[in-house]
Amino acid sequence: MSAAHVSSDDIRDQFSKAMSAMYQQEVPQYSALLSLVAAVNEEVLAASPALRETLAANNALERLDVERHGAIRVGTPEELALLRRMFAVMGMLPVGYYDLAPAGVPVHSTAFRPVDDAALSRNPFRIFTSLLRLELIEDTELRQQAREILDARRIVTPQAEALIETFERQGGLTADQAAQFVDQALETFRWHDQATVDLVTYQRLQQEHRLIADVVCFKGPHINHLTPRTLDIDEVQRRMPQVGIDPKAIIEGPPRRRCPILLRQTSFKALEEPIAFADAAQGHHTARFGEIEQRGIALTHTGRALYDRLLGEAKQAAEAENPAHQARLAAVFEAFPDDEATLRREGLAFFHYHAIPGAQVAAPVDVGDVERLLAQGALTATPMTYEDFLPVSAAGIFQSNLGDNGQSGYAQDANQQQFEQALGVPVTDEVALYAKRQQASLDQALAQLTGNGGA
Ligand code: OOG
Ligand code: NI
Repeated sequence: MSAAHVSSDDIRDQFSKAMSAMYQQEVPQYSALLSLVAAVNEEVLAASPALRETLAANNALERLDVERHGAIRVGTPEELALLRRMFAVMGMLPVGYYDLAPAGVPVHSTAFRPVDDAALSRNPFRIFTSLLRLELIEDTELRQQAREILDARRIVTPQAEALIETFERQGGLTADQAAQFVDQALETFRWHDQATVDLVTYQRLQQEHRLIADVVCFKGPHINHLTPRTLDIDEVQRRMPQVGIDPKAIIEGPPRRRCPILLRQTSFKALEEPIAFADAAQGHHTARFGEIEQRGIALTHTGRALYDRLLGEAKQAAEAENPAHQARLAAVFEAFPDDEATLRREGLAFFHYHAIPGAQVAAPVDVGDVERLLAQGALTATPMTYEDFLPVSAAGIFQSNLGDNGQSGYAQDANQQQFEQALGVPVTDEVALYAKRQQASLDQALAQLTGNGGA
């Protein structure tokens, strides 16, 4: 990138705002949800100066209002590879692999998102991106037809594609090019109330799996939800009906805790929308919905294994109603430490380390001294936010919008290698990324304390 170029962080910021504006127009309930989330966040911060301080210390306060994720679904490896190049313009790289097939959703997925501290605190916009696994359609004729329909569409405008090439060639975009890119990229994710197929084809694909019809029958991968981040998901869930929004029954993920971990999510049901089919028949399609999320601390492999085990235990006696479900989760999660010091000492979660300005210690300092330096008040540790997704929760979100004719589960194995081949690059391992950021913050803090670098 040269001085004449806009940073990818700026382009992502513009794009996420443009996407939000478009979705607010397309789905008015999303506007109502944004207002509700903003009101609740304001109340939480007013009631908890300590939380405000922690967020501020983590550079996380400014990002709260712009924070959201979206989700799309693509049909072919070529589409996935092209979108990977589009998201790269905005500093969004593929992180993590999620296999949804065991949960009866014929896709596998990644999240395109910024990866470094500065980019994340500027605007952490992420897009959960799923690739349809056409090979899971058993009817070979239908599979072939779906592939042909997908091959005939072009999901990125020629102007956007040219600008992606310009970005790759120049290593950046000028302000004018960036503005044009944002406009053109938005087109890929717009809703179309006209299907590209006739009603009978739609119905056959729908019968195979509703998600397959959603991916195959439209001009492009419409954004299917946008999700603001709340500081109190239980409160937003409780108030949703008051603003005319009908939430799904259960909040996915861990229970409410003093130290929130990972990610809690809930959504409102997809809208039934009128569609004109290619044979001029009229019909309906349900695809687009809204979601909210509350993010907590990122977990290490050890922490994640404990989370997965406890979630599995809680699910053995699944509760249909949210209060009973939450009570059961809370009981089972008593086994998960709920204070920052224990989460850190037991290596369950990731933290950012900072040197206290003015504190000095004698070099050399080794890792074993970290607890002592924290106790002495020379170092602080603040929770590192989980930036990714959870496959079990994602399956719950998918399913709440697929109605009752969902599959119970596909037998095929996860196939990360096949996904990466389609993508054109390997996905970044999310846990390795947190570990790297934690280590970098510790190295920098220790260097500051021992006078070996930095201000
Ligand atoms: C994606 C569902 C997953 C999440 O937040 O876990 C997701 C989809 O429905 O396409 O967005
Ligand atoms: Ni989502």
